[in-house]
Amino acid sequence: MKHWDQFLAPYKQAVDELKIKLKGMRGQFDLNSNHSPIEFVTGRVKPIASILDKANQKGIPLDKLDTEMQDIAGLRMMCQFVDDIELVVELLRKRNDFEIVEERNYISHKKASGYRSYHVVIRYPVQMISGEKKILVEIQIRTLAMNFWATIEHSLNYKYKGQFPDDILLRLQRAAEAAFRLDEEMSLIRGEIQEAQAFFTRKKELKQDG
Ligand code: 0O2
Repeated sequence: MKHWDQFLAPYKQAVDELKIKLKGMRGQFDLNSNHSPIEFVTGRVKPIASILDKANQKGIPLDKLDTEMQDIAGLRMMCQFVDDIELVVELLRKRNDFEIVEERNYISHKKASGYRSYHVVIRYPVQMISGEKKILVEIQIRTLAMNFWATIEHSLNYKYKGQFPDDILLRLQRAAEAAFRLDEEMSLIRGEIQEAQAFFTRKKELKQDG
C-alpha cells in the first residue's frame, strides 16, 4: 500500500494543482465577461482497483503505468454550449505550464457507445521534494448534456460490466441522441440564454452593492 501511496502522490498533487488552475480560468471569465465557457471543473485520481482493472484489460504492465495509462490523473471541464468546448481547448493550447501530447475528438468522432467528449492529454510537471516529475494527465472537456449521459452510462456500465441487456442498450442510444439534440437546441437559443444569464448576474451584483 505504501508503494501505491508513493506512486500516486504526484498524480494527487497534479489533480489538486490543476483543479485550482482550471477553476481560476472560470474565475477570470466571471470577472471579465458575461459568459464563462467553463461551467464547472472536477478532478480525481483513478482508484487503485480501476487502475488494476484497466491495466489488466489493456495488457499494460504495472511498471509501464506512468507512460501507458494516460488518465490516472483526470480533470473534467464542463461547458454550457458545444461551441464553448473549442474555446476552452484553444485556451489550454495557449498555456505554458504544461505540454499537450495528444488530443482525441470524440465529438466529431463519437464512440460506438454514443460517448461524446473532447480529450486533451497533457504532460504536467509536478515539483516533488525529490525533484521535478512529469506525469500524464487527461482533461475531458464536454457539455453538461454530454456529461449527464456519460455519468449515467458509466454507472450502468459498472453494473452490467459492459454487457448491457438489449433494452438498456437501446435506451442508452436513444438517450445519447436526445443529449445530442439538447446540445443542438441550446446552441440555437444561445443568445437568448446568455442575455438572461447576464441579466441575472447584473441583478445579483446590484443587490450585493446596495
Ligand atoms: P473512469 O472511471 O472514467 O476513469 P478506452 O478506455 O480504450 O476507451 P483510452 O485509451 O483509455 O480508451 O482513452 P479514452 O477513450 O480517451 O479515455 C478513456 C476515458 O474516457 C474513460 O475512462 C472514461 O472516463 C471516458 N470514456 C471513454 N469512452 C467512454 C464511454 O463509452 N462511456 C463513458 N461513460 N465514458 C467513456 P475509464 O478508464 O473508462 O474510466
